[in-house]
Amino acid sequence: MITEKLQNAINDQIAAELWSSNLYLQMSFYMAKEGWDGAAHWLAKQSDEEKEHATDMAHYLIKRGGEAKVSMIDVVPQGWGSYAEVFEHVYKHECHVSELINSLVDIASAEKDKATQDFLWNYVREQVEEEATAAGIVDKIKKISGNGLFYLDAELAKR
Ligand code: OFO
Repeated sequence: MITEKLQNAINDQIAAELWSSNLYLQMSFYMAKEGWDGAAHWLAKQSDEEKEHATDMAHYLIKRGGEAKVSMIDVVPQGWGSYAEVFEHVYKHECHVSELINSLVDIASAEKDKATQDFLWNYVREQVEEEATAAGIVDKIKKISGNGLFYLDAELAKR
């Protein structure tokens, strides 16, 4: 059975994943309004993934005899200034989530819960990928000139 301390920490992470899901959904709406359908699609998928993470964590908690909770989710930012600004924010946010997951691993380790540490390592690895993907998009945007943004947007539509 999972300890109460770890259960509460995972429930906090569930709230953080749902907040991330809302953040990316709001970014998707912003991009759709700006006419960037590829980015809107990419961000909507990212939003779905974050919700899946919250659900996976909830099911893990339940499997370990814990209780999963959906707590109040804070409002997310509503507007960005440009395509570049959105993806810089995605990158920054993913770095922040990586820190949250690392702290969660530390709590699981302090609680001597090996199964939860093992469960969380998947997220540690996934964060490496997510940071790299977001950094890659930011890098491409920086190198773009002319109509390049249209090509990038078409790429993002393929996700
Ligand atoms: Fe939940 O995966 Fe990144 O944030």
